[in-house]
Amino acid sequence: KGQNVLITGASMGIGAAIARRLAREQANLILFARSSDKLNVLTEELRDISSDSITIYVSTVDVREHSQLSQAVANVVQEAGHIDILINNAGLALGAPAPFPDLKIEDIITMTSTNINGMMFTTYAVLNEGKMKERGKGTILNVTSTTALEVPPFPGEAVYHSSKAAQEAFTNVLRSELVGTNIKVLALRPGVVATNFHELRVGYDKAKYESFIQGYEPLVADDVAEAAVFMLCTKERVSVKALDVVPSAQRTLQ
Ligand code: NJP
Repeated sequence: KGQNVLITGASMGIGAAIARRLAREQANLILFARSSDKLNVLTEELRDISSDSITIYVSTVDVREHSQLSQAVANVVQEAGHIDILINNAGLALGAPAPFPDLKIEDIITMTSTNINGMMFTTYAVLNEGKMKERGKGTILNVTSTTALEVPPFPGEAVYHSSKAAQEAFTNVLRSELVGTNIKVLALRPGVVATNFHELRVGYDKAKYESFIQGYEPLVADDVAEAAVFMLCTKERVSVKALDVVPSAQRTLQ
C-alpha cells in the first residue's frame, strides 16, 4: 500500500494483470509501454478498481531507448519522489519456432534489445534516477521465463531463450552486488500463459499455437500476477528469490 511501483510492458498481458492486482493493494502505479491508447484504457480501469485512491503515472516509453527511459523515470520521480518497486516485464518472442539461421535479423535485434537491453536500461534508470540505490531499499522483480533454464534446450527458440537466460544471469549478478542493502532482486518465471505474446511469437499462426499448447490449458495472465504479488508482499527479511509458475499439466518444452 502506498508504494511506487514501475511496471514495464504494462499495456496488456501479464504487466496489465499485475497492475490490476496492485491497484487493489493500493499501490501507486507507474505504467510504461509503447501503446498509449491501451495504457489510457487500462488507467481508467485501474482508477475504478482503486476507487481513485492511488496515483497513476503513464509514460509512452520504448524500453530499447535508454535516453527516453531515463528521462521518463526522472520525470516521474520529480512528482513521486522515488521508486520502491520495479517490475521488468516488457518482453517478446518473434518468429515462429525456427532454426536460428532462418530468423530475420531485425527480429533478432528486437528480441535482444527489448528483453536484455530494455531490462538493463530500466533497472539502471530506477537504481539511479529512481533513487533506489541511494535509498538502499526496494525490490526489482524480473519476469524471465522457465525457458531460460530448460535442459535440454528447445530447438527453434535460440534467441528468445538466450535472452531469457541473460535476464536470469543479470538477476543473479545484480542480487549479489546488492547484498548488504535492502534491495531484493527476484525472478518470476512463467510457463505458457495465454496472452498476445504467442500471437506475436507464432506470427498469428493459430495452428502452431494450438500444437504448442496441446493437451493442457495455459495459464491466464492473472495467475502470474497473483504470484508476483505474493513475491512482492513478503516480510522484509524474506526474499522469494525465484518462482516458476506453470500450468499444472505443462510438459517440459521437450
Ligand atoms: O506478453 P504480451 P506477456 N518497450 O505480448 C510490452 C514473459 N513470458 O504479457 O509496447 C516497451 O501480452 C508490450 O507493450 P507495447 C515474456 O517474455 C511470457 O505474455 O504497448 N514495452 C506489452 O505490454 C515477457 O517478458 C510467457 O506493445 C514493450 C508487453 O511488453 C513477459 O512475460 C511465457 C516493448 C508484452 O505483453 C510479459 O509477456 C514466458 C518495448 N520495446 C515468459 N516491447 C507467455 N505469455 O507464455 C514489448 O515463459 N513491450
